[in-house]
Amino acid sequence: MTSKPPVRIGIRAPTNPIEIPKTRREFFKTGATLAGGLTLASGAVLPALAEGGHDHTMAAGGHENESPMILGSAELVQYGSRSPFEKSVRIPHPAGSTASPDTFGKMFHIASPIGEFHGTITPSSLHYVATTRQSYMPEIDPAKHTLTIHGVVDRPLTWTLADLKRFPSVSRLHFLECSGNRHGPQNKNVQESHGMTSCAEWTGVLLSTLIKECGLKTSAKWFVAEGAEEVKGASSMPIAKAMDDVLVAYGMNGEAVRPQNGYPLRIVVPGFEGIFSTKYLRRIKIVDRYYMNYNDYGHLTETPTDAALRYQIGPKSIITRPSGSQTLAGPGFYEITGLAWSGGGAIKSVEVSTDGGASWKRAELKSAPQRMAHVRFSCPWNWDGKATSIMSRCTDEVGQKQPTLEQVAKYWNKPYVKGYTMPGLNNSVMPWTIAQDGRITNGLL
Ligand SMILES: Nc1nc2c(c(=O)[nH]1)N[C@H]1C(S)=C(S)[C@@H](COP(=O)(O)O)O[C@H]1N2
Ligand SMILES: [Mo]
Repeated sequence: MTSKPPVRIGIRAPTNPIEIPKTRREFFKTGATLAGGLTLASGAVLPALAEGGHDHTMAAGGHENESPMILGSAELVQYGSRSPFEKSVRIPHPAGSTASPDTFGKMFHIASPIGEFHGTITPSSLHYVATTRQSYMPEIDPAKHTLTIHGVVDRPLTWTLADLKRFPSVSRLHFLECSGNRHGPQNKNVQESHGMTSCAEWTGVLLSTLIKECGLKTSAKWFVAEGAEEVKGASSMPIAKAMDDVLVAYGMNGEAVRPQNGYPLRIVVPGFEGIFSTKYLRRIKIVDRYYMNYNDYGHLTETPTDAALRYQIGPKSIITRPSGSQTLAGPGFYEITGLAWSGGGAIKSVEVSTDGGASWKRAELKSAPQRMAHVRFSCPWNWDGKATSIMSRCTDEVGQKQPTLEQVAKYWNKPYVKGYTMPGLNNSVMPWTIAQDGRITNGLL
């Protein structure tokens, strides 16, 4: 058809190859010492995790297959996409609600496949989404979009997006978590139980920088962030938070904020319940009293005490692997891994129990914990093949400890019943039950 040779993407041998073992089995045959001091005996079998019955066993047989070549299309060259072999997807939340975007009903919440990620950053295309606008979202032309800060300030000001990008910028890793992220006995896997949280690198201007341009009047006590839609896009927050670490973000994981996450502008309110991080941000009103908005009304339908406590998210951790719906292939070595985060600051430590909470071991944090960001933890584990349950708990830099379900039940003044789903954002310890045949199920059952 064409005289030009097709562009092919292939894998080349490195010019200066280093000695790498061909298979993991070979690696373990060397009796390598693992982090945590665990040494695998020569010829130790490395069992594999299987998801939903599929066999994901590593290629221990070592077939050196010649892979077929794929043609790099113009689309793949211009804007990459993942391998067609990668299947992780977001799902409706809560699980079991209608799957088609056209029939989601009033709520449109989608949960992130957090059991399948590596590291700490959630890919933008798999970030959780929360809105009350069904599958609709405003389509905003960034060239026409402006942000206005007004209210009890010396000078109300309006900026275009281009103006905002001229201010000194900051890039920070922050998690968002929806109050709908409450695990219960009905959840089959970690996506259903903990998928309403994600962590991205957000880039933008500190709100304090913009407010200083306007000049804050001393009567300023609260601020209201307003999005370009009539529901969920407005919340009252203390002015002290605005002057501390709130971000007016146009960047997400190195590119523009995705449409479902607030394109072209949103605020990110680190550590506060997700609802405060207004998407499609167009106005911020500085006010001298608490303003009742759609969001605040939702919070105050419970007691004012409860509502106030829901601003800052408590410390929470969850084992993402091995976790519900997976199957351990047999006794032997596994790396237990998961995520921990807190609205109170950076995570200080994570502990893991592999004996149903009887004893706890300090987990390794895989990167320097950032304030109000997910951090990945891990723990080496040699499963003896006996039925057990595994769980994690964390402590943040201000000393807050992740509570047990019993403690959360006590807080809500509910009699503790195993498996009871707590109201509000439940940050309690979540156990996974491991049966003798390796099947993993919800430990709250
Ligand atoms: N404008 C607007 N902002 C919004 C919402 C919304 O529906 N509209 N949902 C809120 C809720 S409930 C949450 S949990 C977070 C979710 O952010 P995300 O969809 O980017 O994950 O955005 C908040 N900001
Ligand atoms: Mo939310």
